[in-house]
Amino acid sequence: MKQIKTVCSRDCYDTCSLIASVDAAGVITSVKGDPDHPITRGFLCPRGTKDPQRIVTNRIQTPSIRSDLSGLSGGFRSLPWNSAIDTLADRLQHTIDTCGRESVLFLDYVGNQGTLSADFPKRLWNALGVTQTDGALCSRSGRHGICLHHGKAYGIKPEALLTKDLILFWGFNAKVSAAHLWRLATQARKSRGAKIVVIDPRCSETAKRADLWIQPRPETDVALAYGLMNYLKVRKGADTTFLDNHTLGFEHLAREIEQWPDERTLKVTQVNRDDFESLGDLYSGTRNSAIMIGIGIQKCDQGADQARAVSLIPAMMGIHRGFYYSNSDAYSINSGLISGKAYLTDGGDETEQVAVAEEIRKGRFKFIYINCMNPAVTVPDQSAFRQGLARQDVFCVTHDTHWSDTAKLSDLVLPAPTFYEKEDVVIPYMHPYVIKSNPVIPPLFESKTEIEVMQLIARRLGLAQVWLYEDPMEVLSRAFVDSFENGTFDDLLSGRVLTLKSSSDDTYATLSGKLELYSSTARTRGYPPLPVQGSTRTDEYDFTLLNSAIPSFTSTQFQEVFGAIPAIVHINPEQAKSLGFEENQEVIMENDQGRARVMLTLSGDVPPDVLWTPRQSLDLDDSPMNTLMSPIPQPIGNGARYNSTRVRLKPN
Ligand SMILES: Nc1nc2c(c(=O)[nH]1)N[C@H]1C(S)=C(S)[C@@H](COP(=O)(O)OP(=O)(O)OC[C@H]3O[C@@H](n4cnc5c(=O)[nH]c(N)nc54)[C@H](O)[C@@H]3O)O[C@H]1N2
Ligand SMILES: Nc1nc2c(c(=O)[nH]1)N[C@H]1C(S)=C(S)[C@@H](COP(=O)(O)OP(=O)(O)OC[C@H]3O[C@@H](n4cnc5c(=O)[nH]c(N)nc54)[C@H](O)[C@@H]3O)O[C@H]1N2
Ligand code: SF4
Ligand SMILES: [Mo]
Repeated sequence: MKQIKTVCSRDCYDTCSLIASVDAAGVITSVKGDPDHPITRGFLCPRGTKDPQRIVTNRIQTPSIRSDLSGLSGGFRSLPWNSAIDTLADRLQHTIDTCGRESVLFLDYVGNQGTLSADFPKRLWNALGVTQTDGALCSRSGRHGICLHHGKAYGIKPEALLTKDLILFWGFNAKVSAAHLWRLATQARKSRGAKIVVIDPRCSETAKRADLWIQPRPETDVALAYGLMNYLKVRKGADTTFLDNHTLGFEHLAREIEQWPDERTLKVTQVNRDDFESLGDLYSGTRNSAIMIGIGIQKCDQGADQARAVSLIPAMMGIHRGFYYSNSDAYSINSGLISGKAYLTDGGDETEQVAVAEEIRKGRFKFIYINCMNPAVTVPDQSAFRQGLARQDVFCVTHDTHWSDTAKLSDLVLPAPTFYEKEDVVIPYMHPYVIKSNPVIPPLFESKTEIEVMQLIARRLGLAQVWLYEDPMEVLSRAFVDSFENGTFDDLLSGRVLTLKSSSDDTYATLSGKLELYSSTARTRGYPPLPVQGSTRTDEYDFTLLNSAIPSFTSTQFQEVFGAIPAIVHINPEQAKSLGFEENQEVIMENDQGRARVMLTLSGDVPPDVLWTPRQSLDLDDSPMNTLMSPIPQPIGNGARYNSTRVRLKPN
């Protein structure tokens, strides 16, 4: 029995280090969390533990092509790799020759976050200059919002939680979405009596375990942030020395804060007075605090404004970056070198990822290549997405490990190895620890890595750029040349856990070099310089539909081992009763985008005019829930508005 270390490369805050046991026949018999990794500390979530089972279930085994390319009916047949690459390259070249490189779309996300699985393979598409997306599906709006004031969006490092007296999870269901981060918070509670506060319109798993749960109406966090700043200013006084020395524009912010006395804040947010005062007293009572801003807070109409408003609160207490959102911005890695962008003088077009479905439906793209993504479930406006893939003039190639819904709707499907079957280097977005990800077993079936495939295509197209064929590890050694604080890239290759160097908390990459409470960048770009609390809902529909992650799945992954993501919707029991709905009743959720048939679960966790569904599920008719989701990008950062979805309910 051998034990080999690798890294869970899923889009997850925790980026765990794993130890896999492999028997003599090359079968992974078990996996456990690395006890020496500072964040993993020997434990895994349910997905990590079940992964060895997933990697042998529902895999794409061979290159496969749709038997009848004129539509989406009919099955697939296997073909050898060289024929698959020939077919792919011919179609690609033909599309470029006849319709232009802009009619080719490279559509990717981070189903595997590894630099060699997600980033390096972009070299081919960068060399060809095809259309790519802005990658705004997940966290970009919040990041852009926070950057308007702080220059970069990085903040608290996870282990700092162990030293805090107060930890707020704001629109962040950490118990489920970041199990290791949550454990650090509960350790601080145990060891030093830290208080944990959760701010969430629904009683999430994290809220249930908090010392204080604040329940605002959805999309009223700007009001709550201003109200809290008002509370601090009036009851305690803002830290004027800090504000004078490190920030710009407090006079503007102060005028806005004055507009948010307690009464108005409570009216807009519907938070009860006692809870609000407890929050104000707790936050003003210590500078030793952390506001953990979740990605959930910024997936709505005013998502960027919600994230930026909350990020301004710590400055009132004189704290540099007293928040966490994502720490990717803190690291100095030459990512342009990895993706090949560094070699370009002229980039291809960029299109909005959130709005991509309609562009595909309209026929803007004739050739689509998908990597590390399951867009036929996860992007908004699924009716348009699926109509687009069904077009006869669209040829869609998917490179995936598993028969995802997208693979099933593609014309050509290529098998990829899972992270257990290839080497990689994964850069976490929450903690700074990097360890080389080793192959634990050889690639299963006929799978080929993303880099092998992109180089096969490049050779077959006769592309001459030498940088397409460089040795990936050698490229990484240059991209990480000054990235680690305690070792070199060679140390990483030898198996050491290295720590990424981080920018310091008191530097601000803004025009003024200060924390711009009133953002000059926002003004230049035509956004409001201060966050704005917009109106929250119209009466056209009965409910706001929130959606977020559940423990057993990472987005659409792991249905192979845990079954389908349940097609359920939580409704408040009183509300259900008043509408005559019952537990387990099948209902139709609809809006002017589409409809979904789902099963009701009565749950006191949601307020009366809010529904909640596990995200990225299919409904009872196997139609994606994202049929209901708006494809109109947010004004700041182009992010999605999943949590602003309005729906009506009717009996089935
Ligand atoms: N188990 C598991 N973990 C995951 C993932 C997964 O699929 N499964 N996915 C990973 C990925 S890709 C991401 S992006 C993260 C997301 O994980 P988180 O950052 O935790 O974000 P969400 O789960 O989207 O939402 C968190 C909470 O925000 C609340 N919320 C919604 N609207 C508002 C609002 O207007 N104001 C406030 N205050 N709260 C609101 C929701 O009710 C929800 O409980 O998790 C990562 N971790
Ligand atoms: N309604 C609603 N929709 C949402 C959200 C929401 O809150 N509500 N959240 C959004 C968010 S935050 C996110 S991050 C997106 C996630 O959207 P996606 O990234 O599309 O979601 P995943 O299900 O993780 O799909 C990743 C795919 O990558 C494949 N994969 C895994 N490892 C590898 C590999 O090594 N190589 C290759 N080639 N493929 C691999 C998986 O098998 C899977 O099919 O969804 C978004 N969609
Ligand atoms: S999914 Fe996240 S918490 Fe679970 S093993 Fe992977 S990195 Fe760790
Ligand atoms: Mo995400």
